[in-house]
Amino acid sequence: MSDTTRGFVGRRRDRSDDLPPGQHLTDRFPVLSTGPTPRVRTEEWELIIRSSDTSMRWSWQEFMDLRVTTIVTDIHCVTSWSKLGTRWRGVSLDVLLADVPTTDRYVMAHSYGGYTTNHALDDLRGGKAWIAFEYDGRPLTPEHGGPARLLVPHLYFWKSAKWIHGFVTQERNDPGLWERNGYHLRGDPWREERYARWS
Ligand SMILES: Nc1nc2c(c(=O)[nH]1)N[C@H]1C(S)=C(S)[C@@H](COP(=O)(O)O)O[C@H]1N2
Ligand SMILES: [Mo]
Repeated sequence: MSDTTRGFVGRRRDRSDDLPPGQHLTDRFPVLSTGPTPRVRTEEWELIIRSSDTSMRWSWQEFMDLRVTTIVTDIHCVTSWSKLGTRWRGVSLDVLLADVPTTDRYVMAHSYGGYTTNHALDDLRGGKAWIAFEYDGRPLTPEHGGPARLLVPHLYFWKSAKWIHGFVTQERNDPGLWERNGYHLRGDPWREERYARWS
């Protein structure tokens, strides 16, 4: 993952070196959704972050007034496709979490439509995660999670919840939807953390 300021645009990349084990390249942008695509109008859209002692809420307008970052990054789906150098614009989770003091180490991401996925807060902090609202110079389409989706590109793409609605911090790393169904709790593609191992 890289910021555009560090950008590789124009440099030729050795593609095989950029691919985590078991992945293959695609130039398309497949749509993977478990259910129907929710249509959330920006007038009714809100983002909420709740911890045991705070609740923060941003309207679309308030969200758009936050500092925006351009992100150029590779993405890796657990079904084995990877896409290199995708370009997004979004708001860093560092900005959003700045006003949410908590001793909890984990968080559950909740989407419009009911999708959930768990994260360690450490995976969302430190310039590694964004709420993205633009892809390749255009507003994010509903199929790809518009108006806004979570983007956590250093983990498998199922961790990047589309149609993000909010986060609830949690003391324990309780699993989200796919994690409850056998997917790995963290999902690092470089370690091939695809499925949970039951011993
Ligand atoms: N809300 C929601 N988010 C989701 C999903 C989903 O079904 N619902 N699918 C996940 C999976 S498995 C992948 S690979 C990516 C797919 O994103 P895309 O459709 O933009 O390629 O979204 C992830 N986020
Ligand atoms: Mo996926």
